[in-house]
Amino acid sequence: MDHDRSSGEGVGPQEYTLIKMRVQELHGKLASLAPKVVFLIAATLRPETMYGQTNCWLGPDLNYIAVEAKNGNVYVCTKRAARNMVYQGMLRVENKLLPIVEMKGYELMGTKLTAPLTSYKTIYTLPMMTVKEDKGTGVVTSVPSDAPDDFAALIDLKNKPALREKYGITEEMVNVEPVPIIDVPEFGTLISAPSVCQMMGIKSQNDKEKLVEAKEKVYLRGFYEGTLIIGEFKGKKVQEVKKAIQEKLVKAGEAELYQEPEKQIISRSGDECVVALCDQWYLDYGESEWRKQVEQSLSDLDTYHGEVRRNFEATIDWLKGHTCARTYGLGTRLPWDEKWVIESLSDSTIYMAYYTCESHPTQRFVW
Ligand code: A2H
Repeated sequence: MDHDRSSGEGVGPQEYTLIKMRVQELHGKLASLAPKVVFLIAATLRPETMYGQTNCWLGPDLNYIAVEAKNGNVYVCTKRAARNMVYQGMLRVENKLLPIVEMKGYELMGTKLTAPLTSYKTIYTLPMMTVKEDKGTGVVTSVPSDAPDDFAALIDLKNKPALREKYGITEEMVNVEPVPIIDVPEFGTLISAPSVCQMMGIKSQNDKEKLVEAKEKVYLRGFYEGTLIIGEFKGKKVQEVKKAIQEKLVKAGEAELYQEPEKQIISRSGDECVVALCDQWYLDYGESEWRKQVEQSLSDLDTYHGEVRRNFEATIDWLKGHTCARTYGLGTRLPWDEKWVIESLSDSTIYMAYYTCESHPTQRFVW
């Protein structure tokens, strides 16, 4: 909770779609994992762009680990991401991080992968200097048609043989082109990221300031005005199909949903916080029969001012499941599940209801 944090007050969870990219041949540090099926898992906010994947980015100097997933497969990502997964029911062992293999990004360069939805049968892991260890899984899927960062990093590798050599990358591995997947009216038939990068004179991933501007232009238009021009949702607006494509990938076992704090949160005991999937009791404020009665009562009520009525209506509309219990602190034990203590604000909201059936107010303290 907020008051248990020494930094990161008010920071909420961020959901990512994790794209499962299957390692085709297990070499080097991954060889010991055979015969298990191993995936690099890329965190994306744009699952609808997966038709345009051309490669996968890893930070060459970042640390990666392999962990066993719930389904018996192996996932490769940063330790930080795996620590979040451990508490979200995604890994075989829960509540404890057990890395099977540890490696540096450069040890995984040039790995052949099979990724969902893209028309490239094989895509390769390549180095990108701006991959952050403290965001997502540290594995980034590359869609150079619609992400200026991806386009800039790809042209760097195409243009700089010394950079390729340093990481054992061959020309064949970078012999990919951006795939047109989203039509944005303003860009006509041009592909968004390459044309904006070209217009702005971006030649490398080192053009950081220009890239920030390019991203603003491409992302907003791509998301709000874009139409898919490939795949089963061809002709549909990006905004409308994002969720459907995400669900389709998850159903097919090609992606998983994952959450992490949207910014770093440090607890008062000095630990980095994670997003955990926990059991929780809710007050069901959204229950439709009760809601109808409340709406009826409100319509009979003189609120004196329209603003007050609108505020009530907005709140009734918005309130659904409200978390109401925790495992520590002062408060009343939940009568039917005694390891929980009713959170004090919820308690003061619901105890009045007991006056209607129980005349003694101290009843509140002993239920
Ligand atoms: B997105 P936010 Cl086509 N380091 O996926 C650097 N970048 C990372 C990362 C890391 N550790 N983890 C994820 N990302 C990228 C596709 C895409 C993305 C497109 C367009 C926009 C876009 C293909 N790359 O993101 O800081 C991933 O790239 C624009 C925001 O959490 C991920 O989604 O907002 C995005 O950054 C997450 O960034």
